[in-house]
Amino acid sequence: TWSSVPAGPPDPILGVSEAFKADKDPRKINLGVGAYRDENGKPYVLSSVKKAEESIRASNPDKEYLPITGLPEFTKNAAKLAYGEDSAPVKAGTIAVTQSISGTGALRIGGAFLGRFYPHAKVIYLPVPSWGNHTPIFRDSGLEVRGYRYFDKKTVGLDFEGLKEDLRNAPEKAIVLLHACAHNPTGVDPTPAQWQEISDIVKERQLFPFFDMAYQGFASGSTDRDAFAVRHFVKEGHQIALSQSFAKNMGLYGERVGAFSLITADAEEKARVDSQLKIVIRPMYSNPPLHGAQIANTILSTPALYHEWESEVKGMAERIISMRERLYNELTHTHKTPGEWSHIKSQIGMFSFTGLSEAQSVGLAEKAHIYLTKDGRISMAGLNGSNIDYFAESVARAVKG
Ligand code: PLP
Ligand code: TYF
Repeated sequence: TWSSVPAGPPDPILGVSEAFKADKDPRKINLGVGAYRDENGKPYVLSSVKKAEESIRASNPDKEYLPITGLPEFTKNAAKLAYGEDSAPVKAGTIAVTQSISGTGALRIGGAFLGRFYPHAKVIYLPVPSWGNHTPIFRDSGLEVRGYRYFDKKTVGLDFEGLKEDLRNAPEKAIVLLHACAHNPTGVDPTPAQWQEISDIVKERQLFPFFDMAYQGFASGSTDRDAFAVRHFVKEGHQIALSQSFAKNMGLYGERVGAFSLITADAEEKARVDSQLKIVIRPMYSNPPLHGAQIANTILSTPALYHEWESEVKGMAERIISMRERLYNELTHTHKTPGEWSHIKSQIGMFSFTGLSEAQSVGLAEKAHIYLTKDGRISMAGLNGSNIDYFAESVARAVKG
């Protein structure tokens, strides 16, 4: 029956983890997938999460189905976290929001909703480069995927002029995907002033802004600061779409907790949109998983846990920032690695786009048991006090040839 099914390529990021697992060398390092690791290189379950789980267990909850759009308290609190308590649409109750299967599921619900109901040309512009899954998510949702310039290889920074030109030349009312903070894979974000200009262009061209916020809190250590772009756009009157993930900032990867929201014009419009979100979701998976949403909601709604969570997010962000400092120093001072490495320090969030070539990146796996994606991206969270010396030394050797 399936003799004509062609073999497909593996996921370029998750494939790296498989190669890492198969390597038996004790020095091996996995810098492929973006998942936080603690100072000992171990997955990290947040203390606020453990306490939330204890309190859920103590309440002896049942396992009934959630509504199609998820746990109502969770989605309300998730929207508050993203938009801010005193955001106008939060206060007015005009945000249509649904729980989702983490960020990926939120993007997919958004893609499907836009594919079905967006009343203009169904074209979405993604930054070049973007998270590898964006293209198939939106293509499979029936949107035409195009790119706008984002990363400048020469400066290893934002190609702001290219970005502005491409958005100005996009057809009116096109959809534009924006990484809210901690851009994946480059680690390069617009400044607040640049976000203001982007917002103006989006307004001029009447583009539809779709924010992907997978790292709120991970960029600066503050969930408020990391929400700047989203909140600025909302303040400017844009009716945005927003995907949220709690995989990174609560360390809830496998629990699949997220939310998708759309700002609507008024209560009546919100009710219509809500009804259609349910119709999009029902044939996909009927209703979302319960446990992760209970965890996230317990943290978001319990002041003591919320404060503890905030400091844990800050701690994760700060550990990554300290690894950036140290890697920069080792590469430039200790190992006198040829080239300019200050981007390691200026980049933001989970990832650094090192500038290593494909041959160097692949060579690091073969020669040094260090695994990263072929584009030279490293997950900074995979570095720690025990492996960073070996990593810097190996990069220096790869660059010196
Ligand atoms: N969007 C971006 C930019 C990501 O980097 C990721 C991966 O972490 C996601 C969305 C979705 O991840 P998840 O589905 O695990 O929340
Ligand atoms: O970019 C990353 O590493 C994270 C994790 O198919 C991830 O976003 C990677 C690939 C994938 C799903 C999640």
